[in-house]
Amino acid sequence: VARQKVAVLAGGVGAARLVRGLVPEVRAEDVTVIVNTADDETFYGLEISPDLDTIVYTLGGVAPPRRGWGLAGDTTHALEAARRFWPDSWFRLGDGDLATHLYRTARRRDGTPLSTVTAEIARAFGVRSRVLPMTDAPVRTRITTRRGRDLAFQEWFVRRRARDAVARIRYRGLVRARPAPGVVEALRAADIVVLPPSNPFTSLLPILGVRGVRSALAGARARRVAVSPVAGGQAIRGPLGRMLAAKGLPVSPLSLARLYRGLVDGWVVDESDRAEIPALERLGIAVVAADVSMPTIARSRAVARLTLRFARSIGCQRGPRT
Ligand code: FO1
Repeated sequence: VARQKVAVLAGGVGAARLVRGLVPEVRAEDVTVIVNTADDETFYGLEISPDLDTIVYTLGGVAPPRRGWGLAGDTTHALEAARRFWPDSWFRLGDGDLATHLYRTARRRDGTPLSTVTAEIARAFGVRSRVLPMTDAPVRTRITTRRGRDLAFQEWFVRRRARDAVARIRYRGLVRARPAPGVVEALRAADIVVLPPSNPFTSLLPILGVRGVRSALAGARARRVAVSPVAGGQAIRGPLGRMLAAKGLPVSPLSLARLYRGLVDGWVVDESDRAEIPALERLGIAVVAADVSMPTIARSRAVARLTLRFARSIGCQRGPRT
């Protein structure tokens, strides 16, 4: 089998589910994961990069199989002790996970860029794929609720369980952000680019908003495939369904295909959304329907295998793009 370079744009849990299935199917060294950092936040004086850590822990084989974040089997002694000083703390950090944040914070305080620190952390967890933050610049998602409150992303998502209706979402710092070293190069060099079933508004659109990323993807020679984060009129997880509905958009692959128009050649949609195939094809998109749920590693592998095979088949149909 010819080696193929795969680039993945990643948010947190949805992306990790696909990535954990991808790496057994292609050589780990041939995979680059470009990760959203707009969810990053400072807690307890520590720099936390949830999506980067989720991807590193997943590729390092130390992520819990069901909960989407943190380390498998982690304890919370430090957090319990910290409640003495931060009695109303709501962001839960495990003891082992804490070591990652201590290391990242210490290195960042020395002036080391996030991309360098991320490579060091990935190496320490034995990760052989490349894990890149979308940018080394600070970008922070802010949520304006329908009631007019302005919330940091984690406050909305974790503390308030994404229950407040979203009126507006902003990515503070995004207009000034440059892609981290290797991001644009990975998109240019890729044979296949995968958009996993991440939430566009909270995960993938911030990555695409980093200067030069959208145009690198638009002009990539790669076959670009997306896996649907919705099935049968509902988001597979998280607040995506309500976010689409609040914009007056149906919770369907077609809404997502329109958001990523010109950036995706093929969509893997859920079997329950077969009726949408003709409308998607009218947008000039190749489509395959399959069970896209990934509750187990076996399901992640099946979806990843199908996604790669589908991406390669688009290449056969169209011949090499110039
Ligand atoms: N998500 C939660 O729902 N509750 C938590 O207490 C929490 C802690 C946490 C610690 C480290 C980390 O890397 C992620 C953590 N997450 C937690 C998940 C995370 O905030 C979100 O899932 C992502 O930001 C969404 O992509």
